[in-house]
Amino acid sequence: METVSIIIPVYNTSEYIEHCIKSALNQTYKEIEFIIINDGSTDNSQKILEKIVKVDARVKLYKFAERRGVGSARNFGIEKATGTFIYFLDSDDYLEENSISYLVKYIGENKIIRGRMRNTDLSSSFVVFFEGLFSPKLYIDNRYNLIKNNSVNNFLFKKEFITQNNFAFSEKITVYSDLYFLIPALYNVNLVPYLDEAVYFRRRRNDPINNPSLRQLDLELRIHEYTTMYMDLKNKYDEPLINNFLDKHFLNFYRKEIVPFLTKNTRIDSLFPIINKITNRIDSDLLATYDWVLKVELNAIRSGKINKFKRINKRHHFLRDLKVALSSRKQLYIFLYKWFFLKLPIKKKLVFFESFMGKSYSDSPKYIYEYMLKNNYHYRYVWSFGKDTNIPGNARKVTRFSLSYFYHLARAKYWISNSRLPIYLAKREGNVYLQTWHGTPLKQLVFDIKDIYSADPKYKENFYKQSRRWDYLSSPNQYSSDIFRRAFKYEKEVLEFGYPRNDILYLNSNIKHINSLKRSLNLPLNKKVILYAPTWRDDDFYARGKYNFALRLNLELLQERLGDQYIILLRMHYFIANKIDLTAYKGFAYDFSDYNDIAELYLVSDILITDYSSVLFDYANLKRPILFYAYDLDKYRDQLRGFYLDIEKDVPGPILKTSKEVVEAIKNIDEVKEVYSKKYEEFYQSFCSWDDGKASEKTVKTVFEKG
Ligand code: C2G
Repeated sequence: METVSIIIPVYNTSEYIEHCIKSALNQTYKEIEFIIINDGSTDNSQKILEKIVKVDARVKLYKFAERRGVGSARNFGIEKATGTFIYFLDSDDYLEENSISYLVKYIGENKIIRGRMRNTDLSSSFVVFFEGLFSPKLYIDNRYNLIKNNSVNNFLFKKEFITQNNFAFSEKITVYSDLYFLIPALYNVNLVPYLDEAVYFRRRRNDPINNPSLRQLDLELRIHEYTTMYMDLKNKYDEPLINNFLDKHFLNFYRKEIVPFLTKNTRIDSLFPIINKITNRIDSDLLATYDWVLKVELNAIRSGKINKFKRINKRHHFLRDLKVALSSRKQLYIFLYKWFFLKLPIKKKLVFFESFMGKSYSDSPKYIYEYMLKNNYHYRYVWSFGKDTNIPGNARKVTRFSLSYFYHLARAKYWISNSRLPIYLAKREGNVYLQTWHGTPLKQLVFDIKDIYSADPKYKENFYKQSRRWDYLSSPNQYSSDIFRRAFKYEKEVLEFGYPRNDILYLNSNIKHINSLKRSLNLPLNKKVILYAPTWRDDDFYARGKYNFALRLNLELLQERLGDQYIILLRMHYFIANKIDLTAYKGFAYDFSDYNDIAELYLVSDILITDYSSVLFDYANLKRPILFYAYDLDKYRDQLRGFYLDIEKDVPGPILKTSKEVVEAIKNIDEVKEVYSKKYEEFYQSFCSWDDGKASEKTVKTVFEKG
């Protein structure tokens, strides 16, 4: 067996590195030497690596005192390698267990072989193959296509081939460093076999803000690096296949990266001279085969006339947006929002409200609105809803995503919403955006989460952009303020008044009001009320924003054991799209999932059952008993989310795993209250002490001037 040297450069990837190296150590191919180069990491990567070295003698660890860059680390790795083969792996990625074995087996007499790259958002991707049917594809004249993604990863090289030809990575640039190695390597062979079954999992990093991968680095820097690479390689090689590869590569880069970067004409000045140099090197015959929009632009750059290019660039951006606008009604409205509505004067007395993405009239926006109504604030109001909804006052109601929705958003000085507004709704200068948010966090949020299992892999990046628009953020308690600042990376003003949505729990928690609510909800007055309000599961969804909930509470058992004294209200999270059929439990179980305001359901209930939902913190304002039906606690806590609190120690009620335990707890509710009374009081002090019925008033007085 011949040895494969796997070279792994490491820079600040402590989150991923163990997983990466484990996948390499677990290869079915055993003759492997691991050369790990810690490229001056500033996190605790070194500690993790030292632990790994101790366990497996095949691992050799080197450390640079200062960061030298990935190219330098890989070149160093080649020097140290003693194997017959060389293979590169990045420390945030991982391998299928047979990848190396397949590559070694199928490389044959060739000097290079390449396996498949699979992008993944998770740490748990896998593939299954049955050997016997493998047949590598041969890349001959099209072999440069194998390096379109600029990466040396998942190529296996004969080491002799590298050392004899002195192939080396560029040390002056990072993102495109590999091409300095790969272009000459491919130039020196006539063909490259490609094996679909040798799989390399390339992790799409979910946090380009805190910890960007090379590919996620600042665009301007990348454009500069790109031009260096292009000019260097063009100057060095005069070979038709390479020229053709580089030119196509550039045109693709231009379209994908440079065009979006130049949306603002002000960015053109610094870049124009260098793109001008490149465009003069592009093969005119090749350019002639591209669409006219691209041709006109590139010819303008080639001419060196910057003002002419600026004019064309502006026109083309408009046309590009228009093209997207024509694809659907919603896109057309977004286009009108951006190019027209935002240019109309702002309306200083217009307030735009939305709660839970237009799904209900509820939460803090509702209470802020009602406070303004009652206290005669002289503003005009717009509410956004997905469906027809009755509300008090004279607010204009707009359908979410209708033309009127975009128009009013663009013109309103004030936006008040309890969740994120869509990423494309850039706001204008002068706009004031109050983000009320929607709960004290128990489940980890945004930048505190590691792997994202939900339907939106760009969650962190988008969240960051969206939250830059907030001017005020409501906070219900000190604990939330601290988490919000960190997990949202929020730096503007936090309104530390408690939650406007909880005012009602102080103002209306009296028997008269509760009974009148019960009547309006058609609930019997002679039964006690249980509210079951669980949260959603990140990994159980049909599509983005549409989640499934499998009811695990045994209603039959509950009805049988508790039905004479209690009724139960089921309240699903607003992400849950499936309906639960309750016809068998008529008179006992009621579905209030579509009911606007959960705060009113809190008021009418005597006991809350929840799991990991923030409803727990709001409900605790009422000081009524709370039970935790957490049948999937381990998975939820350890894999899906992770909590800020030690749920088994800190919450003010029992953790129950079966419906039987739920029944028993309700049967003995007085005892449960007694056992948890001290903990409840502490919990109340920590999370509810800011709420006093006046949060709406204080919020409105801070954000608005009465006039
Ligand atoms: N909610 C509801 N019905 C449920 C669950 C939640 O009406 N069955 C409402 C409550 O107002 C709750 C809010 O939605 O406070 C947020 O719900 P969570 O279950 O806590 O989940 P999520 O929407 O992921 O928000 O900081 C808070 C977190 O972001 C959680």
